[in-house]
Amino acid sequence: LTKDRYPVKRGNYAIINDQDVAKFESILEKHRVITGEETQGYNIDWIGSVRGSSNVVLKPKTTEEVSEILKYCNSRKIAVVPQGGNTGLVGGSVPVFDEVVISMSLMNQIERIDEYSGIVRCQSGVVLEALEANVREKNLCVPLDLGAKGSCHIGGNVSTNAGGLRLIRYGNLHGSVLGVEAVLANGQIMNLMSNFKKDNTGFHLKHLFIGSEGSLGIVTKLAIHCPTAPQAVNLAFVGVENYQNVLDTFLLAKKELGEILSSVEMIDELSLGCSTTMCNIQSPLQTYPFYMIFETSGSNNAHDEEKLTNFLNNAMEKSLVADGVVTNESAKMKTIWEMRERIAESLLKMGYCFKYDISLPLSHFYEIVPVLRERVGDLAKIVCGYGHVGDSNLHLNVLCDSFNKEIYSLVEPFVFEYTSKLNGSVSAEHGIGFHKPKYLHFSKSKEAIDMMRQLKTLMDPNEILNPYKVLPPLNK
Ligand code: FAD
Ligand code: S2G
Ligand code: ZN
Repeated sequence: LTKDRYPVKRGNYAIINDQDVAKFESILEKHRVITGEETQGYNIDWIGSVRGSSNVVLKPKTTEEVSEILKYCNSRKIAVVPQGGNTGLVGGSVPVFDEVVISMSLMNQIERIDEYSGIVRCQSGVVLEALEANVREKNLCVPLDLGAKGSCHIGGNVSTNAGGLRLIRYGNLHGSVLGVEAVLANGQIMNLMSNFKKDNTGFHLKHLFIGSEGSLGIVTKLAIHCPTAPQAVNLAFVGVENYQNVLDTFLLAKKELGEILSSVEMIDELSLGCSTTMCNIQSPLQTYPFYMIFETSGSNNAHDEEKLTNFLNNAMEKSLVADGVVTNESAKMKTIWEMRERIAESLLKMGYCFKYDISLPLSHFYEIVPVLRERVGDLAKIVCGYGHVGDSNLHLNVLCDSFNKEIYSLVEPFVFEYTSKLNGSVSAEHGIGFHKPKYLHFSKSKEAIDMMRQLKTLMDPNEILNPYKVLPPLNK
């Protein structure tokens, strides 16, 4: 898989020997140095697009242990890959060759939840769903939600600057992450933690670790501002006849729901067909070319339900929406979210997926789907599109029986050239990882990439942190 799609040569990093393993066992307890068979699962990514051959997985529990490990690896020029929940979709979380995996899964302690300020301090290996459950006890919510919440770590979310289903309401992690503790390649611990929303003291270095995908340092702790949990959540699931109506319904929602709007998702007919069929879910609506989910989160159920129902009635009166349901019953809301959140796993069950996570201007948001469908013809089983229309972020998927070079050459670099012509982004929220360094130039200037490289050289001169990822190799 890896070599076919991404021809790449191993860098001149050290080959792990017994002394190295003994050293790691002296830093960690023996059982937290994993070798042999047990390392399998850490070597392959969620979509099965990259398989490494690492034979060493380390499981630190403290920042100091991470520092010791990196100091040693840096001195020996041993390449490492930080790994959170391994739900990343761009091949960034697994070894390409024999890099040592540093799994953050045991760094899962929540240090403090301050209910007054909403500021939560925790280690980076806390699973998103567990963090959400804990902060809810103090009537707070984590300012992001995504389908991988059961496995992904908050540290992985920060390292990929994950977007998710509620970015339209809570914004980007660059805004809600108030502090970061990270360990640099040489083992230096950078304490950039903060207990305040306001801290204008020099350069804001924390942002370097948000979205740099483990290539500038290993995130060990976070301080996150968690908003007050909504007292009332309502959902509308609607059927729409054409994309222009999707746009106009989105506009109406922003006007009529305003401050309580917390999510706007779009699903095309084929995408919904995948999740309802593969996960055996009964959609509450008949078939339409498009579906949309509108979620409201507020403090007064009667008020919100009335607003949402009025919005739906108006949208139908204006013939923007063909049909729709409104609910705040948790079982019904769960079904609606499952239809959206389980599309990815459904596609994966159906074959090999070329996945594109792109930002496009809303006026041209969907047309790439029929254009690509036409281009690949019956070489592909399904070409479908869904995603965070509220953030102009489309998830475009080309499903075929197995990886084949003919389809690959038809879709890449076509999708990225198309995106670039519209001044879109070749990676809206998933990051660059291993799949997209060669396409970075479609969305970033030469000067910007050169500056990224200067920062990389300053912070990781031996290039041991997550090699082969994010930045294109120099000779390209
Ligand atoms: P991993 O996959 O383990 O790692 C991701 C990257 O971060 C890698 O480069 C890794 O080296 C690095 N990394 C991980 N932890 C650290 C650390 N502590 N310090 C430094 N570097 C680190 N993404 C979205 O943005 N929005 C979505 O809506 C969304 N939905 C998804 C739905 C499903 C079903 C799945 C499978 C994935 C989805 N994703 C989504 C992608 C993925 O969940 C996110 O990228 C997530 O943030 C990855 O977190 P993780 O802990 O699994 O990180
Ligand atoms: C989502 C992840 C899944 C995919 O569901 O919002 O970010 O298929 C995506 O890309
Ligand atoms: Zn997404």
